[in-house]
Amino acid sequence: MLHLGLGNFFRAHQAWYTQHAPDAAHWGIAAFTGRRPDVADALRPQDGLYALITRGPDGDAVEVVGSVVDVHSASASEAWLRYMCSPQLAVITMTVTETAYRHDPHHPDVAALRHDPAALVRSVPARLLGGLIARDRAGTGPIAVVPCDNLPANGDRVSQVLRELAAQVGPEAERAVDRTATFVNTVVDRITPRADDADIRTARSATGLTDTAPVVTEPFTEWVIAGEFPAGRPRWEAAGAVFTDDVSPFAQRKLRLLNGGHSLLAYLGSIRGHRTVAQALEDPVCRAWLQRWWVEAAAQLTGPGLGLSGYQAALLGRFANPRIQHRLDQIAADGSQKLPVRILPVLQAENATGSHSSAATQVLAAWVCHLRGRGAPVNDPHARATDAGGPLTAAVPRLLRILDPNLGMDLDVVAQVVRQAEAIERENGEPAFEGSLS
Ligand code: CS2
Repeated sequence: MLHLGLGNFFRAHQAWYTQHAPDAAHWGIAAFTGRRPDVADALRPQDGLYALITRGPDGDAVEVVGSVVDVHSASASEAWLRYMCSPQLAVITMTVTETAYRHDPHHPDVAALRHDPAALVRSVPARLLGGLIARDRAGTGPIAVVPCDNLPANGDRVSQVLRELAAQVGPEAERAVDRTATFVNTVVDRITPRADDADIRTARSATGLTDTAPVVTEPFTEWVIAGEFPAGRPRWEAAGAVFTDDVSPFAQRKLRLLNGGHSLLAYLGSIRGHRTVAQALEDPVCRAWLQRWWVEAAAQLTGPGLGLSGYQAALLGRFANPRIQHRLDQIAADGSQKLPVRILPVLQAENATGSHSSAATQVLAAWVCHLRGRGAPVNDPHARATDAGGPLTAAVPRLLRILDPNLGMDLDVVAQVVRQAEAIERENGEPAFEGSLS
């Protein structure tokens, strides 16, 4: 297997499932970082081994994960192409965050691939496409591309982005996509906060080994998968993965209830002075908004076997796990890419039926206030704090347009977000991070 986006979530999820498959001995993952080389640098001297700390409400369980057999930084393009051409390769998984699923027709990678499919390219779609062209030339047969990011129909999205890029690069590239890849849709779930120095000590005392990059995760895990694997795959189902024909009901349940709830708590909770999800959940105001969001979002979810009330009860337990220090600033990052997936579909469906959402617009209002310098520091390349200044009546439509061009023109939504943002600003005093407005 190849993995693109070597980070904590992958190590708590796809690598864990692969380790726990009954045929694990036949599989190994060569993992490449998405951008920064840090995790590859940390894991190389450890031969790819690391401690996974599963942190339940009552204690930790520590295991050494051995399914990652080779690690590389994003710039190791020769190694990437070598693996891509290998007859042993069967599956590529990827965790590259919401921001990587875009095709920019003006990106320099387009011209680079046109001249040389083996060119050193940076963007995720170009790295995949260059690899598929190399594989097609090598004639080593089709493989499965398995995206594992929080987007609906993530496999279809990658397929579409690759086909758009291939159309610009040329007929050989288009053929390579058709002949060498299937695209698999997935839903992934496991809360994986950043580890700290105390976790390094926990790993050492449990294993007797020094691990500079352990991973902390919660006991819950979910992987729902739909698609074809032309060259085979580990028996992940024996480790708990669910194979189905259509992941979309599961995706909507997870993206709206869990991730939408997270985004609400990240903005409103950090504005109200909280640092972690569990702390925000103890605040009755945050908890009440979370419940309102869940009522609105759940009303739109359909599909047999979703078990929504049980799912929400379990989510409350997961969010409240006091031993998981899931920081709100980590979740607040990249809101411009997350809210269109997590919040807007609920708002749009409500508007279409003439009923008026207040929890969806409350999340948008809290995001606006966050961009205006309240709560967690802003970390989003696509929505700068400089867009957020001035009177709310001007800033709100400007910011909503970043999420969806039509939203900024919906006068009812704009008016409601302005009202809710005014209330949040009134109730929470001066911004804590005024500097981020400049
Ligand atoms: C979170 C997710 O950071 C975020 O935006 O909502 O990373 C969340 O923890 C995972 O999707 C849980 O599976």
